[in-house]
Amino acid sequence: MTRVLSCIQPTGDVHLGNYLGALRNWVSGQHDAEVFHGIVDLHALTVTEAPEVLGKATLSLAAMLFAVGLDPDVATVFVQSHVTEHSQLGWMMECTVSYGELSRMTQFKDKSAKREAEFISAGLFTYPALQAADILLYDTDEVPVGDDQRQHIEITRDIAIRFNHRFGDTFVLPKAVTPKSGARVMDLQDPTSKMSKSATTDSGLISLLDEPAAVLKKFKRAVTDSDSEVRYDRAEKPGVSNLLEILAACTGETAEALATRYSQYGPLKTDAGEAVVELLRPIQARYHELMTDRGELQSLLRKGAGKARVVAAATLARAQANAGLLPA
Ligand code: ATP
Ligand code: LTN
Repeated sequence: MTRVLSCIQPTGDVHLGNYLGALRNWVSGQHDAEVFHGIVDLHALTVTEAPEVLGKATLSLAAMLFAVGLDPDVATVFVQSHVTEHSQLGWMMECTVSYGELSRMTQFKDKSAKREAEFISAGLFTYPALQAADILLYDTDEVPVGDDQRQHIEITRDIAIRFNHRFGDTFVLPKAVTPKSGARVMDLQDPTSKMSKSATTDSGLISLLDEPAAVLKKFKRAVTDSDSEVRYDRAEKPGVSNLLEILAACTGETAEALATRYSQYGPLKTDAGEAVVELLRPIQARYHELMTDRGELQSLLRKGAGKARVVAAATLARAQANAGLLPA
């Protein structure tokens, strides 16, 4: 069976873009492959210092992953730092990637440039080595990622090829896959930028935990344009097209078909807002219920880590033996 791994960082609230572009596909794909989903807290540590933030964000993200429909009996949901093999193989990956290769990573260049006046950790630089460990530990065949992550999958393949060449066949070569039905949700206030956790204001971002009134208000204030024709055209009418696409993702219809039904922006905004409220209602109810029993959530994560560790430990042992480390 195909092995699939995808990971998400516990930084900021999960938003509608994360859900429609990624999480929803994780849920629908959980029965078609053997799936592993990591909450990568060690990666978040590259940019998070406040100790009171990370643990909370990790638990909340776990509740959200189960609330959107990942079934703990089917999918393996785990916290990266609970499976210590990630750090152990991460070091071996650092010794298999070169300084030059890491220097060419676009994400490092972008993130370090944005943090100009702030602390730039060495972890931010070696981030791709840990990501390579995440992926290679599970003999992963496929990694569903957005375009921004393709370079990280490429470097993972390069590392795996180099290791296999140096030490003999050890790792499965993964490939990046882009889900066919992944909607790309744009910011409601700036419809030419994608909805993102790192946006400067949250008036254009729908958190999966936003109250219904807040969701409706954000849709009502969504940026459209000065003419008044409802037409699906990403290039000429990004705001209106984004609303149509969100409504389409909620109802299962196409954006083009929906466009023919509206002659004004007002009703489109109301309908899109209401559809999102209905989409989020059961997710929020499950989320809040799960968050009332933290003990149960932690036990689900322990179970996930246990399943993950079985696979990860075997791969780490193989890598250590092939690299010639003396057995303990
Ligand atoms: P950041 O802004 O900090 O980069 P993010 O909001 O882009 O965060 P990630 O944690 O990088 O979120 O991504 C998690 C998943 O959600 C990835 O698979 C990514 O492709 C997907 N995703 C993120 N934003 C959107 C969006 N606006 N539309 C569709 N998919 C998205
Ligand atoms: N770098 C990714 C998060 C991430 C990841 C992974 C994704 C860390 N390890 C392994 C897929 C597989 C991001 O910023 N979205």
